[in-house]
Amino acid sequence: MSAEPALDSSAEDWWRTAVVYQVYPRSFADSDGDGVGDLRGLIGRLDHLERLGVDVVWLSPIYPSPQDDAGYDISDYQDVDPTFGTLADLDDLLAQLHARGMRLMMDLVVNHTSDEHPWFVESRSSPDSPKRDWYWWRPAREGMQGGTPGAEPTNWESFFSGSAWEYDDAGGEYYLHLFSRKQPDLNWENPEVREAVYAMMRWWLDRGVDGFRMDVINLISKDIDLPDGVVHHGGQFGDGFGHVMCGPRIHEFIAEMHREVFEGRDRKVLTVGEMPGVTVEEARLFTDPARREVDMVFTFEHVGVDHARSKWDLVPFRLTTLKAVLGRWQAGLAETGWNSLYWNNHDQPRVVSRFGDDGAWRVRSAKLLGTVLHLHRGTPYIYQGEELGMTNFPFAGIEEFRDIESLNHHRHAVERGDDPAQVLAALRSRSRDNARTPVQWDGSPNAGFTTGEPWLAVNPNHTEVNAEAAEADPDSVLHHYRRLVELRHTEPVVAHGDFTMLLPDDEQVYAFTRAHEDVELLVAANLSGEVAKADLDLDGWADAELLLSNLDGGATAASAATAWDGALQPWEARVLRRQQARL
Ligand code: TEU
Repeated sequence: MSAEPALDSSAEDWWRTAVVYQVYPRSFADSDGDGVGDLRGLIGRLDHLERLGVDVVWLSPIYPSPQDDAGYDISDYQDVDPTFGTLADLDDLLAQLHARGMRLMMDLVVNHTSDEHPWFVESRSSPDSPKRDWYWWRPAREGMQGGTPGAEPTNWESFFSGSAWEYDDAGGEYYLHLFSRKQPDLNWENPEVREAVYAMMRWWLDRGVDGFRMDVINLISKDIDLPDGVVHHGGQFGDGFGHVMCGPRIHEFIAEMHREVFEGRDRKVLTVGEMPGVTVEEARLFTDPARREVDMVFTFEHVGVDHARSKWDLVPFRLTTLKAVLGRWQAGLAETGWNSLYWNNHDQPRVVSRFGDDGAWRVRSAKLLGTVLHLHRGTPYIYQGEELGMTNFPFAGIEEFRDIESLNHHRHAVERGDDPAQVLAALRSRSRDNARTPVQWDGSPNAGFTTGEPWLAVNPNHTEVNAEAAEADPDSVLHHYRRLVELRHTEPVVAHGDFTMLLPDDEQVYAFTRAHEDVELLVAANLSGEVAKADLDLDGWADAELLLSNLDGGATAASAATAWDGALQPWEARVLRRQQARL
């Protein structure tokens, strides 16, 4: 743990000054040579996380799972899949994290289970099963034969393409699955389901874990009338999203969970709800401390600025659009609630390839994107490899993909006649597999990730882009991210300062200020490969300290220059700090 004071866990809102690091265990570090990352591998790399200075590790699912959706299809909530290790390994990870002053946040996936979970196996066993109502079972559409096209109870499309309903011959009914057919949705209307989930969460908290990242938690309350969705553009399916997103009882369920699981515990744990489609207004309700629901949410608006109706319909990225979204969320949760801040996770392509330049300006643009994100108001999340400036993978063909969402989309799109080359181009740019290539620890054949055959190919650029090289280069993305984390721990303005967006209409420059007590920061970043001029009012900033720069040599080198006139090099980001009595 770097020299900064440990977070005060008794503080109600310790997470306001925390930085979270997401580990996707399949791709982090493999200790037994089976080509899949595991818990002992993660434990072996804790020095890397401690030196980065992060406070919390978010661990994507490690529970027993058929891995139909890479672990987000859980068949046992209270154990560890042998691929990843044992419960004892997890206890050891927890103990070692705590010993280093870090915390562990588990992934809570309770909108759905695996179809191999005993709850579903029993529910499916018979229409009279006592657990039948633990899931969404419905007969075929009036007058239609079950299992025939169009007989599904609603016309909803799954997130992973195809119908959101699967027909079960044995029971003669359909079950709902918003994701893959091996991920049946739990029926949260049933209090037995809710109590079973709360008991499982309490079990993990009793083991000492420090929080939960809650998977698609705003989809657990459905419109129980199950109306059909609107069919867009002559599509095969209807859009059921509006009938499951932030449903009628969502706040009741989240508040009940808070009461039943977190109330009265001596430790304040961290909760973040992943909420596709959530609005700022809804997020203010979810994250208002007075309502005791969750501490923060993951919104999807900023990671949707470069696609149209679906994530596969690519549209050019416009900086003004991104600033409009992030600016609205900063303003919207300024008084009440709290933002999470992320560019990357295991579902999003690598940000340096998306909003940066992963060619000539890879290092500088990766540092710029980290600077812009980490100096917003909210809790930043670093996704494994982001601190190394890892890029998207140069997928050549469909055979190189593993992600169910990508493979299903490819199959459905090609079947409906889309140009396979175009579908592949969209996958290359947007597939989740871009985020899931093994972490690049060094330049050796499998980047130090495994001694075996990696489950997903290592990015060939690992010979240049890797932790060992980054450690040795003081101008690397790694050293810059360490500085960003340090600033959040040492500069109260970074965690608590008011946010003010500047130059909202500038398509090149992202600029804003943060102000707290007598300290003010000015952040200016040029998201283009050309020189830019930030048209800012720089009165009163002439004597400001250059707190951070992503130019080689960092702040020290750049600060030698005379008073800054707003000029920015390609992909340059600079942070000025001034201290003066606020009027
Ligand atoms: O993701 C939810 C979700 O909205 C994503 O699936 C999203 O639609 C898509 O991937 C964006 O490209 C969560 C988990 O993060 C994801 O890994 C799981 O596949 C999904 O839920 C189901 O559990």
